[in-house]
Amino acid sequence: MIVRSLDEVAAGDRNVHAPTFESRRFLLAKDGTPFSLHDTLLYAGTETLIWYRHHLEAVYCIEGEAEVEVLDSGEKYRIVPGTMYALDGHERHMLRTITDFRALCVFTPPLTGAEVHDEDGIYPLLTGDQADTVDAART
Ligand code: 9YT
Repeated sequence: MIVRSLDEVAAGDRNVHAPTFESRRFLLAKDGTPFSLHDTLLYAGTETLIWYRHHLEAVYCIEGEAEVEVLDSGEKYRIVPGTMYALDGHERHMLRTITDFRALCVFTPPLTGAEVHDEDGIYPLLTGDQADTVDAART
């Protein structure tokens, strides 16, 4: 059995920082599970362009408010606590946070933990007080 607290995960190298979010990775591929489990905090007033070409992800909001736009179709959804969305079609999407937004995220196949340093997959677009545009991750 694996037991970990958010405090311990957030304080160590399982907390991966990107310009618009931090991802506290409870379970990764090295844990032997066929999925990874993250508690992700996206910062208020940011936009993150995301395209998981190689993974499926389910996102269950537990705090805050955001809008997700499916870029191919233009469909927009308001995401609040108690709402889940699943990217079961590798949809390219824009996640716009209204407040700090916290979600439990499940990926299959599991992330290894290193993806955030690659360049071809997540492209955060910074808004509000944040100034730069950074390519943060490939998942
Ligand atoms: C909600 C979302 O997809 N945010 C991007 C980060 C990702 N969930 C992660 O690495 O935890």
